[in-house]
Amino acid sequence: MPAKVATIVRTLMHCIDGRFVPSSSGDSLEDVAPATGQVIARVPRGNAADVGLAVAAARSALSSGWGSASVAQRADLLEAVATRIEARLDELAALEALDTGKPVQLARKVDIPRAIANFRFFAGAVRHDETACHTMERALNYTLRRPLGVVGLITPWNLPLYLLTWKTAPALAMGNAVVAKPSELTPLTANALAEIFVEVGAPAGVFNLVHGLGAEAGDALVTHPDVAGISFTGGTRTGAHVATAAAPLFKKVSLELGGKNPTLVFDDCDFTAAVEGAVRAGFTNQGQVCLSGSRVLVQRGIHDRFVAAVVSRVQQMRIGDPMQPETELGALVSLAHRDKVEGYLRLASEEGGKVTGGARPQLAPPLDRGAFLAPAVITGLPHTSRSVQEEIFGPVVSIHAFEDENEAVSLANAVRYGLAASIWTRDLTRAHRVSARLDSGMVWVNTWMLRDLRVPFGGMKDSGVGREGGRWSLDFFSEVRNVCIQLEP
Ligand code: TXE
Repeated sequence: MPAKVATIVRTLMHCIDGRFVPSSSGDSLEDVAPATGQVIARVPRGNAADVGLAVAAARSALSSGWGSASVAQRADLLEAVATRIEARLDELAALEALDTGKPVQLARKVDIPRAIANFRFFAGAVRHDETACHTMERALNYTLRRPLGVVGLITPWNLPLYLLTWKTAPALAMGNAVVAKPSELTPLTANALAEIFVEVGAPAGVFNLVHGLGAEAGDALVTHPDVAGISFTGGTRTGAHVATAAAPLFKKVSLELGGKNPTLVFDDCDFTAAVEGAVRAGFTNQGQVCLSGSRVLVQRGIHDRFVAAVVSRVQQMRIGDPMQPETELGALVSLAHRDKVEGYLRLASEEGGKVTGGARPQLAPPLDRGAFLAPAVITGLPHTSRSVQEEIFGPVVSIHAFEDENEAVSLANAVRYGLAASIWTRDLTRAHRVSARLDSGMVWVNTWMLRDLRVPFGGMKDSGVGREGGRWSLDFFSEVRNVCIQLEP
């Protein structure tokens, strides 16, 4: 049975220097449960003064010991955090479901286990990390790594704890001190993570949390002169803003942005597996994943049968109370976001598409005030339409036919994004060929979102700059220095 979390209105605070403190302005924001519309927390509305205090605490943590902590000490801290998240798994899954509207089963199976894995993985990675040595005839080069210093982590609402820990773990593994700014829409598990850092006795100021709006707390973090690096995951437009604000300050910036990812289905695929894969890629987390396969490209010969199979599977999806274990689709993150998604469905109809599904389901109170939307499948749209080109970030896929491999690749690449793709075929040679031609940071063959934490994660084009994962995260969160020693004159 999933854990129940009390439906009280929590009062959250920032966590600065190991202590929970209110916002210096006294202002707060309301956190709303998207499945019911109920206010579940009051969240401090952080501003530049709060960010300033958090950055000062992080700097002081670095100079009072954390900056010289050994690899073993850092890895031990990460492992202690992982163990504590594991002990609170049921509660954290329930908080994540309450805050985001996602099915609690998804949070139990994916979000929270992944948060645990992030800490364990980077503890191991940093323990086993190596640096390069380049020998010359009479000289030796070796590289040293040191932390960037204070790093700012800005994270979105779709996978709140999963993505926050994906950045926090490598940042701390490399010896940085963190100021995190979670999405104002989903602050609960970030708050729990701050509690966990205190519970495990992390040195004060190593992990600081400032809540608030992107344009206020987020912007103050990006532009703070003592923040050496910003790791951002969020919308492409916000990413452009972050990049512009950080550039004149010469900060290191990592941007993981949106996607409009193709699922390419060839006529030699395992049909049943491809239907299941396309549905999973399209609708997991109500389609609110940067990796979502929101454009399904299907070879002409099997197109109609594929559309019928996807529609039939999608119509059987159980939509409703995120807290019920059998729920497959929960609520979208907010009513405003549902309005945006519905706007795209209207646009798709105006653009000549046929929209199947996409209505507001009739649910009993209090879910009748939630941001629910039935899954939608769009067909018959020209690939150039806005609803095919722009990221909708909801339970919506469009399906398009292609004739041959060349057309499949050119349609797959004909968007501004380049994050992920999945290819469904039994022809391994074709899988290699097509993978090499896609404008995509990640390609899956006969699967979707199968993750090894060592591999590079990230996108090209409007999907971002830089890579996360394994070596790439450790590189981002450190400065490398080469030392060249002449051995003989
Ligand atoms: O995200 P934002 P939004 C996409 C998706 C969605 C759209 C907008 O298409 O519909 O983006 O979502 C912080 N300086 N993705 O508006 O604003 C903000 O507080 C510094 C894809 O909710 O990008 C939050 O912590 N920070 C994506 C974080 O940025 C700022 C996941 C992300 O919020 C800021 C989320 C500023 N000026 C949305 N403005 C993915 N790639 O998975 C906002 N923020």
